[in-house]
Amino acid sequence: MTAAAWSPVEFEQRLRDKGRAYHIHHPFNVMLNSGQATAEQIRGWVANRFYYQVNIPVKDAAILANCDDRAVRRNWVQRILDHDGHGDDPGGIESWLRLAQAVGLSRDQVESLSDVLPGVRFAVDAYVNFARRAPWPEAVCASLTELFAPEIHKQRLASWPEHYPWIERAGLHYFQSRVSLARRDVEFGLAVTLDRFRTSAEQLRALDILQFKLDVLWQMNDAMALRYGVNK
Ligand code: AHQ
Repeated sequence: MTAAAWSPVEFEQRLRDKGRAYHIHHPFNVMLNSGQATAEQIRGWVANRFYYQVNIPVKDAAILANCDDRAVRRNWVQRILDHDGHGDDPGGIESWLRLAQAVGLSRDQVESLSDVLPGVRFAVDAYVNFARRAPWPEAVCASLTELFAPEIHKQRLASWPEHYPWIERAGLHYFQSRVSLARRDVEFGLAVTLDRFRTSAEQLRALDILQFKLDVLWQMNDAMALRYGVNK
C-alpha cells in the first residue's frame, strides 16, 4: 500500500518543520549572536565561512550545468551574479571580504583559505559534490535551508552592533543584503521543489535532502566549535 502524497501546503510545512535543526540553534552560532564570542572566534568564523561563500556560485553553476529547463536556468543564473558580482554590483563574496577586513582579517589571509578547517572543507565540498552529481531538482531542494536564513541574518544585524561595537558597521552589509535575497531565492526554490517532488517517496526524499544540507551547516559549526571553543 503506497502512502498518499502530502498536499503542497502539508509538504511545505514538513520542510519548514526541519528548521528545528537549522544552525541558528548550534551552540557556536548562539554564542556568536548572543555576544559571547571573542574576536578570535569571530575571525575564525568569518575565515571559515568564506570557504562556504566562495563555493555557493560553484555549486549553483553545477546546478545550471545539470539543468535542462531554460526557465529554471534563467532564474538560477542570478544567484551566481549575486555572489560573484555583476556590473556595478561587486557581489556577496566581495561583501564577505569587507566583513573580513571589518573583523580584523586581511583579504589575502582569508582568500588564501589557510584558516579553513578540515571539517568545514569536507562539509562544503560534500555540498558542492552533491550538486554536481544529484539530479538538479535535488540540488535546488538542498538550497531550501535558506527558508530559515532571513532569521539568522536579522539576528546578526540586531545583535552584532550592540555586542561587537569594534566591528565596523559597513562590514555587516552582506547580512543586510541576504535578508531580501534569501527570501527571493527561497520563493523560487520552494516552488520548484513543491512542483518536482510529487509522490510520497519523492517528498520523503526531499526531507532527507534538506536534512543533508542542514547537516552540512551543522558540521561546519561543529568543526569551528572544536577549534575555537564555545563560551557559555
Ligand atoms: O549567504 C548564504 C547564501 O548565499 C546561501 C545560498 C543558499 C544555498 O544555495 O544553499 N544557502 C545560503 C546560506 C547563506 N548564509 C548562511 C548563513 O548562516 O549566513 C545560511 C545559508 C543557508 O541557510 O543555506
